[in-house]
Amino acid sequence: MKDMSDRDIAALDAEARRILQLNDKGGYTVPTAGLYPYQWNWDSAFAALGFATFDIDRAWREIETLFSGQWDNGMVPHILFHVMDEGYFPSYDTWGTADAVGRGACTLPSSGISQPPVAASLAWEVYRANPAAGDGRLRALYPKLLAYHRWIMDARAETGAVVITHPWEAGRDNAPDWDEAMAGIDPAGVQPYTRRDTGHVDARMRPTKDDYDRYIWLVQFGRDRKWDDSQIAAESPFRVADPTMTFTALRSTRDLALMADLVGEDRTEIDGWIARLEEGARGLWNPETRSYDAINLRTGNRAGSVSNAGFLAWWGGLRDERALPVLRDVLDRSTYAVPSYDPAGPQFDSLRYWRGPVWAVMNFMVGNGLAEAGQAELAARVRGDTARMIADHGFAEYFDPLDGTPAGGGTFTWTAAVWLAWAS
Ligand code: 9WN
Repeated sequence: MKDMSDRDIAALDAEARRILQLNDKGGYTVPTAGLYPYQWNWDSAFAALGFATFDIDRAWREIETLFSGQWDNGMVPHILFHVMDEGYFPSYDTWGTADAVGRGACTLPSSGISQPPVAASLAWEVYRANPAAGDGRLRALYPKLLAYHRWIMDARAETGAVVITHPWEAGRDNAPDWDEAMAGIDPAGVQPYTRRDTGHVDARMRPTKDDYDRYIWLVQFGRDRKWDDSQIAAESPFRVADPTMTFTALRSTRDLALMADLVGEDRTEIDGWIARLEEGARGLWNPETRSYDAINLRTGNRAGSVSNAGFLAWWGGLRDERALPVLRDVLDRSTYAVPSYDPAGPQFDSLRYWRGPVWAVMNFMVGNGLAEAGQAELAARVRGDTARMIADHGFAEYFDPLDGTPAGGGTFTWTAAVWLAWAS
């Protein structure tokens, strides 16, 4: 990075490696100790990307452990509860997935929803980091990735765009994108519960109690239906087509097609998914905000929110320059690219989680997507800001886009991984 000495970079590299090792629980990595004591789906894929820079075997093990929690129906859960821990809520018991209809023979305790499917794309990166070491492991993983994507298309892509059944599924828990859908839930009947997150970090940086009541209400809703995807699709008040899920699924499906070529499998089914997802992704374009945003399938309303997820369009492979002016405006309003929500928007809150702060993993995808779309200057800006933010403010979970205040958990796995694999 410009303006940093080799010594500074080497020290940050060493610290990033230390963080990955610190959070390594032996085959899987926790996002950060205390706040998140389990294996999370997309965090884990990013952990693999980080490990691939210094320990390729450990990188593959991370992805393999994640897929050891795959349900028989193909779903890869968002949390795998390897070792129970009182420090996180909701617990495995609250999820009640032991008798979920899609689980089948899988015995690893897990949640009942998934997360943005970045696994295929990041496994592809891990493979490309060392093809000789990865060939056999990629071949073994391929059918599992295929089953995961078949499940996404069957259970979540009825409009072409990929929907979420819970805000946690998008990985952007309290984003303004689902404010309307969340307001449509009456959380009456939610069982009493105790939050743990606010015992670890400042409550101003976390979702509100109103959000949590609805998060838990939705967990109860799924549990009462034994996590049956068709019943949930038919009956839940919350069903939102989401740019994070859609663009990451589109990108991963393209990477899956490259894998099919490599392993010598027919890719006709995958090509069909790409066409459907592309059409769905284009449907997320909002001509009023001139960016991509979420659609509440229960009302047909668009969120009208300018977010970092909308700027994943290029990562998804859409060749579309229409959103560039809005991206430039958003970057001009921030000290650090890319805020999770436009600082000029009415819901902006610089520290509250997905309503403003910058997340290194989103920057990785936005920046790489821009570079691939030929937007070298913008790509360099996103990458340079990410490096500066980490160098000046540490390996936090997320950051205030205006002054860089580190927020949420510290010594964070995916921030360290993005530093090692891209930003440094
Ligand atoms: C719920 C682990 C996860 C990330 C998500 C982030 C946050 C969990 C929580 O932490 O969500 O899944 O309890 O707040 O929003 O993107 O995967 O780092």
